[in-house]
Amino acid sequence: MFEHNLNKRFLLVGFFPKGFSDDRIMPHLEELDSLVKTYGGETVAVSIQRGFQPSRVTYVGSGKAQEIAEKVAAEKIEVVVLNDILKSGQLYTLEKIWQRGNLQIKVWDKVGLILHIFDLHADTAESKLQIKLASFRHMGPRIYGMGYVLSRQGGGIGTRGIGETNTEIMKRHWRNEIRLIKGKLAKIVKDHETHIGKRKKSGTLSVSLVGYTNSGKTSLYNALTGKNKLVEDKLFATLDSSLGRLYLPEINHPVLLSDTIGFISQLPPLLFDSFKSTLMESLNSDLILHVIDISDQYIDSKIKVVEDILRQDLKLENRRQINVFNKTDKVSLEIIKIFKNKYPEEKTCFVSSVKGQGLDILKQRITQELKELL
Ligand SMILES: Nc1nc2c(ncn2[C@@H]2O[C@H](COP(=O)(O)OP(=O)(O)OP(=O)(O)O)[C@@H](O)[C@H]2O)c(=O)[nH]1
Ligand SMILES: [Mg+2]
Repeated sequence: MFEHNLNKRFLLVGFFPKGFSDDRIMPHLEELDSLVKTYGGETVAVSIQRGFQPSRVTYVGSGKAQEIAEKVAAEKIEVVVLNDILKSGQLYTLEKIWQRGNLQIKVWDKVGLILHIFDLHADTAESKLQIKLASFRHMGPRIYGMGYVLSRQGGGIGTRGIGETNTEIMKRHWRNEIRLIKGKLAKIVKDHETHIGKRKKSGTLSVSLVGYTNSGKTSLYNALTGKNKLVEDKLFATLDSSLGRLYLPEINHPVLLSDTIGFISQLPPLLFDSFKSTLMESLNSDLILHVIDISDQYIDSKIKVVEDILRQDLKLENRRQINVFNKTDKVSLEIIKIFKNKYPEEKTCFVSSVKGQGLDILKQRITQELKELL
């Protein structure tokens, strides 16, 4: 749905509250930079502003916006990404300002960047529809290119002239399109529900993998099912859910393991909503395995992000769950000990999906949990 030109030169822009130390800013910029890398771009410059609140018109202050325009020209920037969710009017205004530095400049907010990444990775009808829906909602009728300009003209000359009529037509078109996409998605979800219903009746048990993006969910899925799904050192390598068979000698029922899209902090709500049906379907299981990258320097905040989404957004607070600390091959025994002491033993596992360590204990824990259900 988008045109992709990879290997672009990116400038990151962040607005943070006054008094925010560099230490608090860094994780946000690092994550944005990882997203840029995931998209295949290169961050060549960063611009930070601290203040009380972003401008309603230009997000950053107007002086800062000018300064960035100069940077765009000097550093030959092709895409500017803002580490936040902006209004389409703000994006439009900034694009106009920064075109002074590069006529072809693209201005994206965090949602725009993630949508472009999703679009690159989407390969089923369902995820393509979800991205289309999220893009339509995010960009509004502006998605047709002229919407915003026309509505401004209409208002500007004080008429209810042709501009406004066109905008109305576009708005209607846009609303219709959204309705159509939603209809198609609802049908796919219904088909899935029928499948799930059949599976439940036949006594099939289900286990789902959840976790922060890049924690190793797909690697663990491959290690447990013997499959060979794409694993990448990138955020959002996985967009679509997949199901594989898990063999547990002591359980006389078929057990299915599902792998799905990873979570991220400040996941734009609109994106979250668009993917919620896929997520719910995959997470509506008998047991959740929360996969955690034990070597991640921001491990505690990432655990919290996932737990909050599971409990608050998805209302899955009473599910059976095992915490699976992955990538143990990358850390010392001392680090493992810290987490061993922090989490209840029977609900926790330490594995290396790549080295195949700890998988037997994990299977025992899964067996134990599922047995209690039978
Ligand atoms: N050293 C080490 N690396 C691992 C381990 N498990 C996964 N990785 C690496 O971590 C990166 C991410 O792995 P994935 O399995 O794609 O992670 P994911 O959680 O499915 O990621 P998304 O689908 O992008 O959300 C890859 O480079 C893997 O090779 C592990 O046990 N040890
Ligand atoms: Mg994955």
